[in-house]
Formats: sequence, C-alpha cells, structure tokens
Amino acid sequence: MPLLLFVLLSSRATPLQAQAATDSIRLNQIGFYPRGPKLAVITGAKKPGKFFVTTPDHRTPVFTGTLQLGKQLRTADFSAFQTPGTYVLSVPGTGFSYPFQIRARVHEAVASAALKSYYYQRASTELPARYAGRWSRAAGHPDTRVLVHPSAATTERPAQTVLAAPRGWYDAGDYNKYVVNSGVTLGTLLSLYEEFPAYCAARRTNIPESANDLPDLLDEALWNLRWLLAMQDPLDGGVYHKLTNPAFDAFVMPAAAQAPRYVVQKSTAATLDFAAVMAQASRIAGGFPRQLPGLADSCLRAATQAWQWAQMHPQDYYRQNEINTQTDPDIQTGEYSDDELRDERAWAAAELFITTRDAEYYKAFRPALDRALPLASWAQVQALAFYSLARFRAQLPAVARPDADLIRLRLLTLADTLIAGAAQRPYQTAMGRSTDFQWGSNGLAANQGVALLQAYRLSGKKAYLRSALTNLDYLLGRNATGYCFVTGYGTKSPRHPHHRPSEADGIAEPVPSFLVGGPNPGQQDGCKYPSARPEKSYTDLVCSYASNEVAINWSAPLVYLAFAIEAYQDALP
Ligand code: G3I
Ligand code: 9MR
Ligand code: CA
Repeated sequence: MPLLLFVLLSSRATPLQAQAATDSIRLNQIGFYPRGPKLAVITGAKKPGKFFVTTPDHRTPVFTGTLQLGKQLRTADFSAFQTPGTYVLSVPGTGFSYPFQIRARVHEAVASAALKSYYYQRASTELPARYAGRWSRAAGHPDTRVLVHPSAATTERPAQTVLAAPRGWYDAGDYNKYVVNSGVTLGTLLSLYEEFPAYCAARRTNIPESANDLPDLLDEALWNLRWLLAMQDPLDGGVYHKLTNPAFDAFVMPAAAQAPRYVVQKSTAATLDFAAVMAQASRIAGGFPRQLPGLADSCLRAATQAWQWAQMHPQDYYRQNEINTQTDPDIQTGEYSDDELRDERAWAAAELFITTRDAEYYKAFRPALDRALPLASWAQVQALAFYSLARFRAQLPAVARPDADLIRLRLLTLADTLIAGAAQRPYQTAMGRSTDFQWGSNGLAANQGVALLQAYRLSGKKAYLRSALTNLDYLLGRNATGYCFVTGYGTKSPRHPHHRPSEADGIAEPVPSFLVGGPNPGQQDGCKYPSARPEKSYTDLVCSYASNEVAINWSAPLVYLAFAIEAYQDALP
C-alpha cells in the first residue's frame, strides 16, 4: 500500500471512497487557475500536520503540503501545484473536500451562468425549454395594464390611468420591479460591458436573442432597459419609483400572480438613477446604430429630461409610510428608500458628462471628489460615477483633466481599505469585517471585488487582482458557512432560496445560477439560523428573505467579478 493511503486509511474504519466529503474543508468549490493562488481553510481542532491533493478517487496523491496554523483556523496552501485536472484535498483526521478543478477558464461557466440568471427573472414572457431547460415556465405579469397609483396622480395622468410598462426583470424573490435597484444593476452590467467589450461579446448565454448580432449581455440589459424607459412620465421627465403590487405575491408561479399592479410616486432617487443609466446606455447604443436605430437618441433625451426633473425636485423622497397614510391602496412591497442623494446626483451628472461632454454636468459632479468614496450598493452609487470617469479618463474634456489623479486616489484608497487586514482574517478574504455582514452581504462581497478590480485596472498592482479573487473564492465556498452561494453550482449550494419560482415550480432543484443574499446577523425574517455570529448568520430555508433571497443587484457585481477575473486570469501570478 502506498504510504499516503496507509496514512489516510489508518484513521478510518470504512474505505475512503464510501465516505462523504467533509464540510470542514472550505475552498472555492468550482476551482482554481493553474498558476493562480489556491487556498483552503480547515475548521475544527487546530492539529498540525500534512495535507494532500489527490485524484477524486483518493488513490493518487499529486501534491503534499504542510498545514499552516493561523490564529484561528488552519490553512492549506497548494498554489505551487499547477497541473490541470479534477482533485480533492485531503486532511488526515479531518477528511476530504468536495471535488474541484484546476484549469484555465475555470470560472467561465459560473460567470456566464450568473448572467443567465437575468433571463430567468424576465417578466412578461414565457421561458421556453430550449432556453430555460427544466425551469421553463409560462409568461407572467404582462404589465400592459398598469394603474397610476393615487400617490403618482397628475392632472394629465390621474389616479387609475392605465399605462403599459411590460418586460423588465423581477427584482428578487418577489415579482415587483423597482427603478432604484434596476439602476444600480444596469449601471454595473453596462460598466462591465464598457470595460470588457470583446470579452463580453464572446460570452453566449443561450437566450432568444443569442442569434442576433448584439452581445447577449446587451440583449439581456435591453430587456430591462426598455421597461425602464416606460417608467418615465414623458410629460414631465420624472420617473416612478416602482411598478408593484400593493402586497407581495404569494409563493406562486408568475402566471398565477394576478394582483393589480401600480406605478407609484415619482422619486428623485429613481429619476437620478434612471438618468445615469440612460446616459450610459445612450453611448453604448450609439455603437450599434444598425442594430438599435434611434435608441441612443431616445436614451439621451430620456436622461436629459430626467435630470431636469430632478433639478426641479431635489428632495422628492419615496416614503412609503407617509404615502400609506394619505392614499389607497396601501403599498407594502420593498421601499428602497434613500435619504442621501448626493451620490445619485453625482452618478447621473458623471454619466451625462461623459456622454454629452457638457461642462455643466461636470460642475454638478465635482463636489463628490471632496468626499471619501464609499463602496457601491443600491443606496450608494457614487462609486459608479468614479468607475466611469476612470474608464474614460483619456478621452475627457479639459474641464475634468486636472482631477484625474484625485479620481484615481479615491478609488485606490477605497481598495486599500478593503485589503487592509484581509490576510489576518480567518478566511483570508477581503470580505469579512464584522460590518460587512448585513442584508445582501454577498452582494457587498462582490462589490468589494469590483472595487478591487477597478484599482487593479488603474494601477496594474496585482495585489488588488489577487484580493478580488479572494472574494470570488469566498462566494464560491471559502467562507464560514461552507456554502457555495450560487444556486446549482459547487457541491454544497443553496437548495431553498427565497425565490418564488424556485419554490413554486415543483422542481426539487432551485432555478440555477442565482447568488443568494448571504450572512446577515439582522436575521430580520425570524427564521431558524445555525448561529448568531455575523459570518454564520445564513440559513438555507425558503422563509429566510434576510439571508437566502436572490436579487438582481447582488448578481450584477458577481457577473462583473467573475467575468473580469476570467478576463484577467493570465495576469494572476
Ligand atoms: O447600511 C446599514 C449598515 O450601515 C448597518 O451596519 C447595518 C446593520 O444592520 O444595516 C445596514 O442597513 C441595512 C441595509 O439593508 C443594508 O443594505 C438595513 O438594516 C436593512 O433593513 C436593509 O435591508 C434592505 C431590505 O430590502 C429591507 O428593506 C436590503 O438592503 C434590500 O436589498 C432589500 O431589498 C428587497 C426589496 O425591498 C424587495 N425585494 C427583495 C429585495 C431583496 O431582499
Ligand atoms: O418575499 C418578500 C421579499 O422579497 C422581501 O425582501 C422581504 C422583505 O421586504 O419580504 C418578503 O415578504 C415577506 C413579508 O415581508 C412578510 N410576510 C412574509 C412575506 C413572504 O415571506
Ligand atoms: Ca444614495
């Protein structure tokens, strides 16, 4: 018997192959690049010793290493092993890991899948089996007869006026369509396209538009963008905050959800996010005049009118409780309320400036440069302005040029705060400060990855790229829960996301390729959680909307992170 097998088997009564993999070895369950970093974290008693990389049948050891004893957990670093293949990691006394791959383009499938998740979220259309596989379903929410809610009534469009605003993506586990969250989502996806146009164009997701000559990413974005255009009141330029049922639908399939739908009050936040996205979409559509005739002009006109409305209505906050005391029916769905709109204003101004080169917009953006730059989220979009200005830094008009270094400094400072302390954390990921764990923490981790990738683009420093990869590793399994957080990917992944189609379709497996919200010590849903600790406050139960829901704004930075890491893989050491 080879020595390794003797060592492995001597601590066990049953043959290894008959045993299940252990949950105690935490690693990226998809895999690693041949020349990239490879780290696993091992929970449980801190016993020193060796670890082994073996073939999946455990018979052939291919690499031997020594466990590192961290402050809290042990780690196994097998970066030096570079041979492509499928393997497991074995730790005597602990067990063996789920299988993983080492190969070039190892994240390509999960990256494209994350983009495909938007197809599954499409409203107003059936999903035929040839695109949706087992998760094909009938059309739901035509949204061709949407009512103007009393909170949105104007002389020209009084309450109960019927509008059409079809298409768009369902926001999350629910079936409503929220402009604020659509804005940050589209901004992130369109930024990815603007930064990696060739790479994006080469990715196919098997959607009905795959045969046309637009990149699938843009076709998918257009499904939502065309809905978004209909959310603007053409008579004044203001944008309705959301298109929604009064109350959340039951856990039924889209076609069975028939409650009346409303557009509600116009808000400054929605209108500014809309302006930013339309300005950005305008310059992208301008690159496809034959495929998208007239769209660039329509988007720019919509953006300009939205900006003007927001200038005249600087503080029209969406406050659901106040509306509900004044109008009927009461609206109980997601609020997406935000009292801090300097960032939304800065983002809209920056995108309008880049597209029109009008210095007035730069003046409106400029105050943002005097503030520290926070991480992007649905309520905080300032980073999207900086990403775009950095992307176009070589082509900007003279008025912006003196600030190029400051824009860069703000972005690198943000990235430096994300890297600080990461190596000392138990899982050695950028993600993991205690404040990182909140509702949608997986989206936050992905957004950290995006910020780090921006810093890498600007500086060429590989530490930023490697740090971004630690967060992809985190999302795919190297974390305190042991889950790969993308449905249908990895070995241990969510089975019961708070996602109405996944629950109602009668198929055991959830709709694939969704990123769930992730650990959230708020535990606002009152479900049963395994632990109160922030990093372990995740539960794979359908009731858990606070940790196990899916959402378009969390998947978008994952798409960005996974695509960009794939595009940069050869730069990994
Ligand atoms: O930002 C603070 C942070 O500073 C603080 O440390 C932390 C401590 O609890 O709280 C953070 O705020 C939380 C915020 O999410 C973070 O993004 C709030 O407590 C929390 O209530 C808030 O939750 C939001 C949730 O709706 C409830 O309003 C989520 O962001 C938001 O993603 C979620 O969105 C819902 C829609 O309403 C409806 N559709 C599904 C969607 C996803 O769950
Ligand atoms: O399903 C809803 C989910 O999309 C929201 O994020 C969440 C928080 O607003 O609310 C969920 O709906 C629940 C509601 O808030 C309370 N009653 C049970 C609903 C379904 O679980
Ligand atoms: Ca804001």
